[in-house]
Amino acid sequence: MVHGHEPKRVLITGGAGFIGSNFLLRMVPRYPSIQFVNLDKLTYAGNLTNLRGIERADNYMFVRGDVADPALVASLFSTHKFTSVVHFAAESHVDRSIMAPLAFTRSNTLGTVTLLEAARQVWAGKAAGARRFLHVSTDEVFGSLGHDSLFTEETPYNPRSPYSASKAAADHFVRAYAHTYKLPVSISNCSNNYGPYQFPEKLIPLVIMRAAHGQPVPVYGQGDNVRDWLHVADHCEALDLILHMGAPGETYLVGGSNECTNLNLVTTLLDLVDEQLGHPKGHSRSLIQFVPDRPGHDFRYAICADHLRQSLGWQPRYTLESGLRQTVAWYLSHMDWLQSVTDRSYMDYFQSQYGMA
Ligand code: NAD
Ligand code: TDX
Repeated sequence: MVHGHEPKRVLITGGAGFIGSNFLLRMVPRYPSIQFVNLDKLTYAGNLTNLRGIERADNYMFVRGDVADPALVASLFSTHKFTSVVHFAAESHVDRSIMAPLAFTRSNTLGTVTLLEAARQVWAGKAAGARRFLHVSTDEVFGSLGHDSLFTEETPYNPRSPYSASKAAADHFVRAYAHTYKLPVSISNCSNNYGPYQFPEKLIPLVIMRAAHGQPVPVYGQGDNVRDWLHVADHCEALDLILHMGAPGETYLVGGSNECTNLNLVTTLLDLVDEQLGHPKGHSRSLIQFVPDRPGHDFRYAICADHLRQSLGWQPRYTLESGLRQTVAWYLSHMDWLQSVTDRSYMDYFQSQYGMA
């Protein structure tokens, strides 16, 4: 069943990151009568240059700050009278969560509860259809699959990394607020995203950047772990549908049915880089370097998105092939962007993580 929500003033959190900036770049021009306020702490993963295309738009403003700061969040709710929240802000990299988990509990869990609490105070007594809190979560909360079966909305939670545990805790709080205080929430759990503006600690931009420079490409373990990849544009379209038409209290799984082992994905990317840079076929495959596995590495994620497809009519536009081709072309023509986000501290992190320069 389709439910209407008409957003008027929307708080976007984490809008300077990968998915948040792709979302704003699409939504700000699409909905000129909606006011968007982007609250972002600008961690290493946040980058305002992603938003150049909309930074001067009349219906967009940026606020630098922490979602876990209750005074700031309360004052933004009071000033802007938000009708809607789309909550992206999070520490998002699994490897960093293994090295330093506390930042993840603060931003991902406490930050989410801080936003929920502000919404509860200000939205009390308002009709459910007039307000919406869309919490952007991940399929990693469900844990790891074997070779068969798919995650569905009914899959029990089984988070296994500090990152996924912090996101699972946040999801539980969102549902607790829906149940206890009747807060009108929606939750989306999406599979691995890829596309423009992804910080190059994540597998796909990392491989493209390093291959373009002829540097070794780290593959964890034997590269046989499986991820279900979705182009970020298709994720953003799903979020737009869920925000406007999702049922209050409902969860939607988002995924493109594009399963691939890491080794196959890396090989495809290296071949695309070679093709687009005019190198001989297979030239970059020798860059693959198998490195020790991620501790507790989840074996397989895979999504059944039937509920989203059937109830809201969502369909991804990209195949994995067309999406990877577009993404490789984007990064190869935005090497200056990659350069600008990978500062010295990132290179030190990379060195300590993989022992590679
Ligand atoms: P990202 O790391 O690229 O961006 C996160 C953004 O949040 C950054 O701009 C950062 O500055 C900001 N931020 C971090 N902590 C903050 C805080 N305490 N207060 C305010 N801002 C803060 O992440 P992403 O890949 O764009 O992911 C966005 C959301 O989508 C996350 O909630 C993530 O869990 C979820 N998600 C990501 C994927 C994926 O494949 N990337 C898949 C499913 C779900
Ligand atoms: O150098 C690498 N080598 C490698 O083999 C890196 C960075 C990763 N990997 C492997 C680990 C994973 O199996 O590739 C796969 C993808 O790794 P990431 O890009 O780090 O993504 P993942 O750990 O799967 O989590 C991502 O998807 C779900 C996002 O980072 C999360 O924010 C999102 O919730």
